[in-house]
Amino acid sequence: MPAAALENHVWDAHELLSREELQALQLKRLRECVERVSNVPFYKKAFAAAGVSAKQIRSLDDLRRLPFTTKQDLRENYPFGFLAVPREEIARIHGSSGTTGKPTIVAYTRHDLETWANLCARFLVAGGVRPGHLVHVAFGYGLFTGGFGLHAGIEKVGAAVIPAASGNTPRHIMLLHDLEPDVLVCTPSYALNIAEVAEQEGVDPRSFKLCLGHFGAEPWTEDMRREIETRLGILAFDNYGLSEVIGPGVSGECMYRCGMHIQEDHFLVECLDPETLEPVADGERGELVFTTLTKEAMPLIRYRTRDIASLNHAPCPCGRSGVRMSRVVGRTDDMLIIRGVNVFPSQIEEALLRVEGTAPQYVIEIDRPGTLDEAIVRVEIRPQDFSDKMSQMQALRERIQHEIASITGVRMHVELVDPMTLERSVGKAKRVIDHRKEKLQG
Ligand code: DLL
Repeated sequence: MPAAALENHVWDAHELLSREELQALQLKRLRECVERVSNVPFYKKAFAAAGVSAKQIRSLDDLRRLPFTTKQDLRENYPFGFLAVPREEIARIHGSSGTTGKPTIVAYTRHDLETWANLCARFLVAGGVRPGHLVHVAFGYGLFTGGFGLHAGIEKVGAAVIPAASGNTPRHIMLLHDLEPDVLVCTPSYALNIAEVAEQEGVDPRSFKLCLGHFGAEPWTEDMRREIETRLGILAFDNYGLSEVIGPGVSGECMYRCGMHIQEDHFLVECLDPETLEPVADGERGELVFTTLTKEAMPLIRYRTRDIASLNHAPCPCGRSGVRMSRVVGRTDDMLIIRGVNVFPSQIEEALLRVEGTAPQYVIEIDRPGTLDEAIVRVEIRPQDFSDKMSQMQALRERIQHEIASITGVRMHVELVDPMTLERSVGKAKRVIDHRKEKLQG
C-alpha cells in the first residue's frame, strides 16, 4: 500500500494552526518558559550575564538574546541542577542513552508525561496508527525514553501495546508470528536485525501481519527505509527526539513522508551554523537547537542538540503547520574527520545500499598509524551473494570502494566479512571505532 493511500488523520487541532496563530502561541509560551526557569540557578546566572529577563521577550526574535544550553552544562549540574519545580512534583526520571560515564538525567512532572504521550500520539496517528491496532514495542524500557515514551503514546491513541522491550530477537520473532501485531516500533537497525534473524530461522518476515513501522532514535537513510519495507512488507515512518528535550515526539513524519513535522507549539526550533551560531537558510544543513515551550520539570532554553539536519518551511499537503526537518545526517560529535574531510557514518550506509550484494551491516574503523588517517570499512556480504570466486569478491569490494569515494570524497580500505560476523545491537547501532580517540583518551 502506498503511504499516500493512508487517511490523513490529525490527532490534535493544534497541529493545524496557521503560522500566525502558532507564532502568537509560541511567544506567549516562550515568555512563560523564561519566567519559569528564572529561578534555576544556571539560568539565573546566564540571564544576568546576558542582561535579559522574561519582560524583555517581546517578539520571537528576542529568542536570540537568550543564552544557549549545552550537554556540558547538564553534566556540570548533574543530576538535578536544572529542575525548575520542587522535587516532590517529579513524576518520572529518564536518562540519555550514553553507555559510558553518568547518564544525563531528565525529569517529568505528571503534566509533562501527559504532554509527552500526546506528542507521541500525534506522530503515530500521522503515520497510520489507529485505535484497534496492536503495536509491538521493541525499544528498551528503562532510563532510555524510547520504550516508555512510545508505550504511553500508543495507549493514548487507543491502540494496544505489546511491551516486548529490547533483546532476545528469537522471542520477538515468535511474538510477531503468534500475536500478529500490525505495527512495529524500534530502531531502524533493530528492525533489520529482526528481519535477518527471522530469515535465518526459516521464517519469512513478510509472513508476519505487520503493515506499519515507526522507527527512530538513530540516523538512517532512504535506502535503508526501502530495505526495511521490502524485507518486512511494511510502510516505514521516521520519528525523532532526544531525552533532554522530551524523548521521542519532538518530530515525526506524516503520510507524505517528506520530512518530520516538528511539534512547534511545544518546541521552538532553530537551525544554526555550528561554528558561527548564525541561522542557516531553509534547506541548508545546520545544528538543531531547541527551546522547550511547555515543559515544567526541566525546561531548556536553546539546547544545542549537535544533530545536523535542515528545515523546510514550505506548506505540506497534510495541512500540518509544523516546520519539517530533514533526516538527521549525523551529529557534530559523530562526524569523522578523515584526512581533513568531514564524513558522517550515514554516508557510508548510503554507499553500501547502492551496491547490490552487501548487507547494510558495517563498521568503520579509523586509525592513524603514522601521520595519515586510515579508514577501514568492514562490510558484511549477504549469504546469497557470497562467492568462492576471488574475482567476483574483488569486483564487489571495488564497487563499494568506488561508491564510498564518490559519496564521501575519501578513499577507504574495504574489507568484506562473512555474513552475521559483525556485532548486532538491540538498540542503537554502533558503527564507528575510532582508535585515534582511544589513543587520545588512553
Ligand atoms: O533516542 C529518543 C527517541 C526514542 C527518539 C525513540 C525516537 C524514538 P536519546 O537516547 O537521548 O533519545 O538520543 C537522542 O538520538 O540527538 C539523535 O542524535 C538521535 N536520534 C533520535 N531520533 C533520530 C532519528 C532518543 N529519527 C539522539 N534520526 C538524538 C536520526 C535520531 N537520529
